[in-house]
Amino acid sequence: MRIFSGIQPTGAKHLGNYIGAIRNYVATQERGEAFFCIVDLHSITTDYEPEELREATLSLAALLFAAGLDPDRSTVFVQSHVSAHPEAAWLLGSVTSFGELRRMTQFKEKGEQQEFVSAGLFTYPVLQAADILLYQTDLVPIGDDQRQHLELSRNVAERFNSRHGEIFRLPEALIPEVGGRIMDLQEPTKKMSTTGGTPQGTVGVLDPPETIRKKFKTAVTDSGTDVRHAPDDKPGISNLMEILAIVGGQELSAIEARYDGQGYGAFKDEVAEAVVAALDPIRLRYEELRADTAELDRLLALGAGKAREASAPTLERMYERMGFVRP
Ligand code: ATP
Ligand code: LTN
Repeated sequence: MRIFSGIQPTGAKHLGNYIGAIRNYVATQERGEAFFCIVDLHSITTDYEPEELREATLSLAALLFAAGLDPDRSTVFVQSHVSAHPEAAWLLGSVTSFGELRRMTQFKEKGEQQEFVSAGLFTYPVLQAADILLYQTDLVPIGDDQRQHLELSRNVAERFNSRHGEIFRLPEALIPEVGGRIMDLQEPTKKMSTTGGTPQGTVGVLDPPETIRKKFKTAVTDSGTDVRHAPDDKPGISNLMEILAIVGGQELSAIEARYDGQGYGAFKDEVAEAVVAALDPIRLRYEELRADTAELDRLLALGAGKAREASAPTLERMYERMGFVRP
């Protein structure tokens, strides 16, 4: 089985990225041949600083290895190192309609936040489809916000297959039922996000323990006192429960039962400690790995080589089926 996912080297990765995506990269790498791509080409579609992109790319590579991606098992690579991605994206642009891109919620939301809306932000999902389809991917571990982009990738693949003959496998999304959408701790009706969230409500994967504890202490809770999972009525508490369920390996119902009649205080402390216990070893490993730039360069060169080899045959078949004269 082929597994593929992409993650942007922007800002500090947060607990939502960890629970919704990175944890499941680590889990799925056991189930087949896995590719994890640091999508730097996607990160230039909104305002950014070149120096920060460079640092964020290496930092994210170190974080992915620190979180448990095993370079002997998984291919971890940087998107811009494999030119098949933008090439395939251009080809797929011919089977993607303006109308379907215009309907993408992420484009509408991010577009509204930008003064300058780039053409790249609009065609972003075509590059994402190329990422996925080039590897004949079966499974794509992602958070809930990427559901629509995955659906688009499948539609693009089906359209290509019906026009030019079966080339692409149709990928399935793997979205966690609990934790697929972690909310901002200060505004629990919005998803936790480096771009759209509040700083105090966004827990960084690399935040030191004291910062993490403070953020949970000040987390917004709901009126009432019962610890109950009801996302519509109690978005703050439900979000904290989902976080504890995942990082602490507990059932939502068991958390409810344990805190029956006890109020919020001790519950919030337990969530904070469970998060610290999960993230602290990652932060410590990250610091070691990030310091060894030569080793990171080596691992990324290894990843790029494997990714080029794995993606080349599909790109070649696309060119041939589409009627290009090949050199
Ligand atoms: P942000 O909103 O913080 O800018 P993003 O969604 O734009 O993040 P990435 O960092 O590339 O971009 O996301 C990596 C993965 O994390 C994706 O699979 C995405 O679905 C997932 N993810 C992002 N935010 C959350 C969240 N709040 N809860 C669960 N999963 C999330
Ligand atoms: N758009 C995704 C990042 C991404 C991705 C991918 C995810 C780019 N290419 C391929 C899965 C598969 C996001 O999280 N913002």
